[in-house]
Amino acid sequence: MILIKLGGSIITNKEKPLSPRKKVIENIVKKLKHLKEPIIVVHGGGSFGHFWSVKYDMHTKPKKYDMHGVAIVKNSMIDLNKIILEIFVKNKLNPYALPPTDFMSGNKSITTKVKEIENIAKSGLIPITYGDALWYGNKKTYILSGDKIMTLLSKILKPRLIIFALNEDGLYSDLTTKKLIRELKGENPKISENKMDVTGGMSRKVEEATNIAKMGMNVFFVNGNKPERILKAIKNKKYEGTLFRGKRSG
Ligand code: IP8
Repeated sequence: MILIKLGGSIITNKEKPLSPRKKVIENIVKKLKHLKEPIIVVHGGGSFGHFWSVKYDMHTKPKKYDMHGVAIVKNSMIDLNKIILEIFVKNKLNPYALPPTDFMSGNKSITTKVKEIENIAKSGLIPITYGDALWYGNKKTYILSGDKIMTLLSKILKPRLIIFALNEDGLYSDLTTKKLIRELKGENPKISENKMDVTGGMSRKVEEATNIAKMGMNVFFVNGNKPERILKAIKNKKYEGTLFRGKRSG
């Protein structure tokens, strides 16, 4: 099984509020159609969820945020999820919308529910979940990042491969020269970034990818604008991107 995250900066134009990049999504979906293995898709918030989270000052820490903000963020994520679902359906795939409330309680995942996601994926449906504004308890809410979902699902389901489709070629050792880091074997790369979003942008991704690799799974960062690279990573062909090599694969 393969777990794929479609980053918010690839599926939306982050410079412009509420603007999906439908063509980019469709190009990725067309490639995913070639896969014979079950997949689970997670997507980020981009200029939908992040736009509103910033406006309402909502973050990953559980707090008593403005409930109207919670409603608006949640609605916007449903809008973005719907756009993605429609593109999957249009391309004759079988997406199965799975809001994170289906497998989360507070900020913990529900193991039995997560295990069931694997059965859904193996039955010919493609579970699609996403980062969201979630109820924490005691009038508190929080923003759950899609990157965090990647770790939660990986821990329980141990997918064969984890892919983060980004709006970049991978992780750069130097932002100005864009020199690509091809492989990381457990070391923690130093991240410098221009922009941060409410869930922590690239630093968050690297943190989650490192955690997943430490659990023994290979994690790829690839450029979603070049979706053939997603297939290459999956087919174990010469990959273009950054590989966080899982500890146990040596
Ligand atoms: O873009 C956060 O998900 P991410 C989604 O995967 C929201 O960090 C609601 C901001």
